[in-house]
Amino acid sequence: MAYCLDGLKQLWISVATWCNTELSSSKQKQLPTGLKNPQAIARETVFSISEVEALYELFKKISSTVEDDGLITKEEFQLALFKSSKKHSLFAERVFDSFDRESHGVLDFKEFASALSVFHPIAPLDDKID
Ligand SMILES: [Ca+2]
Repeated sequence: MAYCLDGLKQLWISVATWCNTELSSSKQKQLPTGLKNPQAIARETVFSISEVEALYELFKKISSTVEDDGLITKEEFQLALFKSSKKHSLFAERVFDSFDRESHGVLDFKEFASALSVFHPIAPLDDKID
């Protein structure tokens, strides 16, 4: 369990670092293409609208590493975490399954954003216990 939490912390640090870089480097960017309703996602998560937009950029990047279909597969998820799909990782699998609430085997942006929201350091504790 401690190992699992460490991994999640790592994942969060990469996401946070990536978001910060992205947010500060592109002040006057337009709305990312394909993101239809950042307000709705922002309402349901701990993220602000600009964070949702930055997360969407990250989502697009991860979801297009193997096939650019707007969905993250387990293989793409593992590539994003470990830069390798060869090493089978139980950790990546567990995290993926906890993100994939509807058990479709793929993650859409909403699942991705709400899962990261639950693991967000400032998320209410109740959400994490749920
Ligand atoms: Ca994909």
